[in-house]
Amino acid sequence: MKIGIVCYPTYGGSGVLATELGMGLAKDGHEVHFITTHQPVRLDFLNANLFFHEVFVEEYPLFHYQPYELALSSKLVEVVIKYKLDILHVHYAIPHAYAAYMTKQMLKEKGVEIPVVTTLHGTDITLVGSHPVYKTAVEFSINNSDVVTAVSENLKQDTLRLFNIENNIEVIYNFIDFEHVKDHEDSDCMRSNIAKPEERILLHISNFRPVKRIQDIITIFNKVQEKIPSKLIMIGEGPEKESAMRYAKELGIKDKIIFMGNTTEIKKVLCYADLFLLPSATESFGLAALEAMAVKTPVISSNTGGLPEVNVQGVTGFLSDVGDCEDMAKNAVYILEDDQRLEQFKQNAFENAKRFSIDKVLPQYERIYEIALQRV
Ligand code: GMT
Repeated sequence: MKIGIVCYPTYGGSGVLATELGMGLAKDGHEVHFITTHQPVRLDFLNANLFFHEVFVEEYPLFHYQPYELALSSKLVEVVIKYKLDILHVHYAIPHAYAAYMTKQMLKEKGVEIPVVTTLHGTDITLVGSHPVYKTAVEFSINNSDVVTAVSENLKQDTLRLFNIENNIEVIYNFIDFEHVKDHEDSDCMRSNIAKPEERILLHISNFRPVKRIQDIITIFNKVQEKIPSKLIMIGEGPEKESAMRYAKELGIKDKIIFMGNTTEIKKVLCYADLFLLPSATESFGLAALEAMAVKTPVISSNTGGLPEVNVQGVTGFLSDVGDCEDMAKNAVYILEDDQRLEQFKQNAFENAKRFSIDKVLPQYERIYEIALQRV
């Protein structure tokens, strides 16, 4: 098939998943075209099956907000026609599902029919999409997609609760390409640069938005480091980073926390980690937690959203109520204080991650594409 993929090309989970999917489909012999504002950060190779088309959003002083949807849908029309694409798969409803709908209408006028698959990722529904300023358009674009998927059962239920949905929503879980993580143990893991041999390493990766409850991470780590010699690595950039740094300083633990910023070298960092922290206020899936599990890192998370579908209580880690830092710290210490127990949790995390292997998930998307093709 010739598949067009639209996503935010950033470090966010939806962009990462879309990129991994595109690369997997290309490996499987499909022709995949990324139509995005920049080359997606995880798109580290282009091959005969893999293309990137830049959406250029012209800056014009009259516009307070640049019309991204218009630039995107114009580019989509151009690429669909030029490369004779069979299907468009858009990730993150806002505004991608809306732009795809407009693309479809414009193409119809030119005698071209193309089905649209929309994958809902989380904040496009829970935090942003259901806001009254967007809700009508988001609901319309979900109902007018040929196939809609959600990355967890919980996100599906949230979507049905928050919108008036006439379409069926298929749950297709996020996945891991173990080919991309298998060499993490051999990567030049310079753990000794980060921590002493007797120290445990805790890790958090996110976009540092309020929904990630960054302050909770510092609070949990503060309690853990009182009991167990440890370091905390914080990866990512975002609005809560400065206040987290200030809070760490106030607590007198700033020397034990390393803020690394954004990095494409996640594999190298994951090789250090003993425990992943994800105490989010809401999380449709928690792809970062799955990526941690895939390299044998247990997870301490909140029990919100789709996290219980990924993190298994007492097996791959522990889940606590949102904001219950006391419980999260207690569970973290329980995992970290005993070498054998830590090893068992690491192994469990790895085994559980296999449930979400790309080999299981890719065929589900291929099946969805076949269904979508029959709907035009
Ligand atoms: O977590 C974020 O804020 C980024 C966001 C995104 O759209 O990139 O992540 C969402 O999609 C990921 C991939 O499907 C999920 O793993 C995340 O759980 C989800 N984030 C939230 O629901 C808060």
